[in-house]
Order: sequence, then structure tokens, then C-alpha cells
Amino acid sequence: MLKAIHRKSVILICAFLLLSTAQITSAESDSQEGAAIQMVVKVIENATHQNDAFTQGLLWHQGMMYESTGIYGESTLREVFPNGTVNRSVELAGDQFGEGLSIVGEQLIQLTWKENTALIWNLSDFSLVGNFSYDGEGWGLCNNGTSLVMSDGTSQIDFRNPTDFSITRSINVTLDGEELDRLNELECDSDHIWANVFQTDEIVRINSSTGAVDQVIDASSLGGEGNGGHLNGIAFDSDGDMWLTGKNWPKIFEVELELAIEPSDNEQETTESNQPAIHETGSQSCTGDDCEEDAPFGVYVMYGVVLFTAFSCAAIGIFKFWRALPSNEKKPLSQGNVFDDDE
Ligand SMILES: [Ca+2]
Repeated sequence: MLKAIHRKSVILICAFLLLSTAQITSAESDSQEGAAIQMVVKVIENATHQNDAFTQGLLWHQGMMYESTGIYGESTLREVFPNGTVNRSVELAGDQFGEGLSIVGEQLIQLTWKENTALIWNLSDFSLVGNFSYDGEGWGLCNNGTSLVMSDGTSQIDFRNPTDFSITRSINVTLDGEELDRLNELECDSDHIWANVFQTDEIVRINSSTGAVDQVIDASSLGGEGNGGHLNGIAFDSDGDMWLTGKNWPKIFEVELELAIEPSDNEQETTESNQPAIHETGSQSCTGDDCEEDAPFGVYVMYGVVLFTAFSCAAIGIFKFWRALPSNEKKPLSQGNVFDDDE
């Protein structure tokens, strides 16, 4: 009887340890996925931005900037040299308020705010060649390589077929589990969407699959409303560098992203000595726009417990298997019995 209790106790202990460590692993994973990392911007250089541009959409393409500007009666589509000089510009109809801007092949797609119309412009001569219709408001637009990605002022982001503008899927954007709306000018790649949060100095980086915000970027150091209007322009150049501007701002800034955590004295010295792309602070490491939290000490302890448990249970299983063999097949594993099997 005691032997049976002993054997069952060992099985229960193994099961308990494995279940506990699995739960710890799950909780730790959830924690790392759920918490958005706080970032700040560091200015690398700046260039002139036309301060009559009420910026609503911005992108780089083959060394030139393309910009959509808003306000009824003043909205435009512009091609801008890197030094800020406007090369070409075309005016929208007086009843159209320019919004997000993206490019598909040799055509620029420009949203309008409440006119339910996306304008299709030929890149070569800025001729208006067509339009798409959509429901709701038009805010931000970007191209992730396969879809046009569009915001409409709500927490929903739609992925649209670039050939007919039909919605193929949607995500709900959340920050730390709460819905986040007012997502304005956009920029995107295959995995992430960057969005200005309307009337703030914040940009959020959104997971394109889940809608969860994994980075919150504080760009208030650029001056915000002090430049003439709200932050509202995100674009990556051909080197992958981020450029930011805002409505009627006189400057556009190339920036790098850094962790918002206050550096220690030693790390301050490292930063001042012009450390490049890789920043390490506390328990976090960051390489440009791809930052993740390192596992804390507790995780390594948990991994050790898992390995020990698995090894112990495997050893017990092997021993029991050996015990169950006919006596003439046994090799001399041990002289004593660790566990007696009463079967
Ligand atoms: Ca953009």
C-alpha cells in the first residue's frame, strides 16, 4: 500500500511541476507580448518642409518625397525634392480634402477625408486617371507590398486589394489591451504599421497580424504644435530611415528610435560616444525599429526547473521500463530498487 502511494505521489509531483512551469511560461509570454515598449526619437538630420503644407500623407519613392495636403480649397498632391523644394504640385477640387497617400506601381493613390473617394494619379504626369469609392472616412494609407492599408479614424484598419480597393481583411488596433482609435497618417512594411495618433505627438507601431501596438514612440522632442500644427507625416526612405514632419511644420526630420528608459551614467557615456544602431539598457535591447525585451532572471530559473523535472521523470520512466523487463533480458542497471512496482 505504501509503495503504491509512493509511486502515485511521484507521478503527481511530476505532473504538478510540468503544469506549473507551463503556466509560468505562458504567463511570461503573454506579458512580453502585451506590453508596448516606450520609445523616443533622436534627430539625425533635418530638411526644409513647406510650411503651407497641411500634411496628411507622406512617402518616399525613388529619391523624391510625395505629399498629400489637406483643407478644403487648399488640398494638393506634391512631388518634393529632398531639400524641401516643390517640384510639381496639383490642386484637388475645392470640395475635396486631401488625406492619406500611397503608391501602387506607377500610380499614386490619395484618400479624401469625407468624400468617400480615393483619387488615382499617374506618377509620370500627375494626371488624374480614375478613383475608387469606399465607405466611411479616409485618414491614412500605406502599401505593405501586397495590400493597401487604410485607417478611417476608428480603431479598425482595413487591408485592401490594390487593384479594386476591396477590403480583404481588417484588424482592430489595441494598446495594452485597450482599443486605440484616431490612427492618422500611416507607413507600413510587411509586418508592421506605423501610425500617428491624431492630435498627439505619439506614433504607434502596430503588429499587422494581431493589431496589437508593440511600440509607442514619443516624438514630442520635435516640437509638436509649436511647429504650427500636429505631428502627421511618416515616411521611410530607400535606406529604411524614418522621416517625420507635421501639419505646416517648417522642417522635416530624419530620426532614429531609442528606448525611452533613462540611461545609467555608464550607458550615458556610451551613448555620447556615438554608439550606433544597437542600444542596450537595463533588461531591454534594441536595434533600430526592432526592439524586444530580454528574458528576466526568473525565466531562466523556470527553464532550469523544467529541464530538471523532465530529466527526473524520464529517468524514472526508464527505470520502470527496465524493471518491467523479464529478468533474463535485464542488464545489471542497479543493485537496489528505487521504486517497487506492486503490479
Ligand atoms: Ca506615410
